[in-house]
Amino acid sequence: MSGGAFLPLWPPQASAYAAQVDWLVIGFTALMVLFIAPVFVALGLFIYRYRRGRVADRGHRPSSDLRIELAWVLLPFVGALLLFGFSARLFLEARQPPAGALEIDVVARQWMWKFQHPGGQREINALHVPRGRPVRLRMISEDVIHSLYVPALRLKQDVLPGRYTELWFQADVAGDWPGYCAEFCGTDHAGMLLRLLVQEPADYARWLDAAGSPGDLASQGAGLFRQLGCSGCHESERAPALAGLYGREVALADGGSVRADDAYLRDSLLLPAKQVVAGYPPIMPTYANLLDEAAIQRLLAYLRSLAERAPREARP
Ligand code: HEC
Ligand SMILES: [Cu+2]
Repeated sequence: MSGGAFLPLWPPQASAYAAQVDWLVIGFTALMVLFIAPVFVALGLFIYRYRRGRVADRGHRPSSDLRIELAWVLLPFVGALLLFGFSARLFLEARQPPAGALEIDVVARQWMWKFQHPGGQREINALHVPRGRPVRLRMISEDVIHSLYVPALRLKQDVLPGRYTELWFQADVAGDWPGYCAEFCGTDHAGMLLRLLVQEPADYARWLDAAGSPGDLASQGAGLFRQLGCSGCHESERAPALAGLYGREVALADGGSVRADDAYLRDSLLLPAKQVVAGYPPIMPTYANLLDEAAIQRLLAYLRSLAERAPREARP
């Protein structure tokens, strides 16, 4: 894929995915024009030809023609079906991040975007990513609903308070692409901008170095785990061990079960009484007033890293 516009005046595309989205839009537009234009052309012709007072043969009107009727039923049907298949493929692709994507945490708030790289590097209203590598954004809001929108990627995703949403993309064209908040979120909504800076992998590595290494998120989370007293319970018999938890099914005290994903871990910290693990008393205090989104991100990064270190460890 080359950079820039593929039609004059066409909005630039930063990824192969964006080019496909454009083909979808062009395909739909072409299909509509193909079937609406003949109707209006025929309408105009007949209005002119059979206008009042005009001498024209008004007898011998054909009452039906099977070929025409089949054509106007089948052709749009097949065309719409093909476009449906194409758009369903794009839709599914946008919702299935490939394994091994670069994971970046995003916190939106009135009125700024905060990004945090796996190595702990943070930036505000700008996001550096390497070209040609899948990037997965794990997003949450500290206040109202926002929406992350980068037109050059043809991707947009709401960012909600209290719930993680995801967006993944692979930028194929290096450049400085503008992004916006696409959900009205208050006075300075229109100023809630961001820049997606797509760099060659070597430049991205240099940028990471220059941004320093404040310690990766997981080890910052490990520090919090001690400071906040989590380890006092979770490294004793009083509470379940957390190694190997992430991604597994958890049996609950009410007989149900739940998969330990990001939403579950988050709820365990903020609403511990909501889902109580089978075999343990509901003694875990809520941390809702102690933790901001950045601290929650670090704790979750730590809990996820425990799963990588000790996958599928048997639980008592
Ligand atoms: C007073 C002891 C105590 C403290 C302090 C505590 N927890 Fe817990 N935690 C528990 C108990 C008991 C459970 C199991 C019962 C339940 O689900 O409420 C639990 C459940 C959990 C779960 C769900 C575990 C599973 O197996 O599904 C997570 C995750 C968790 N805690 C994380 C933390 C983190 C992170 C902290 C620190 C911010 C913390 N806990 C502090 C006692 C504690
Ligand atoms: Cu916003």
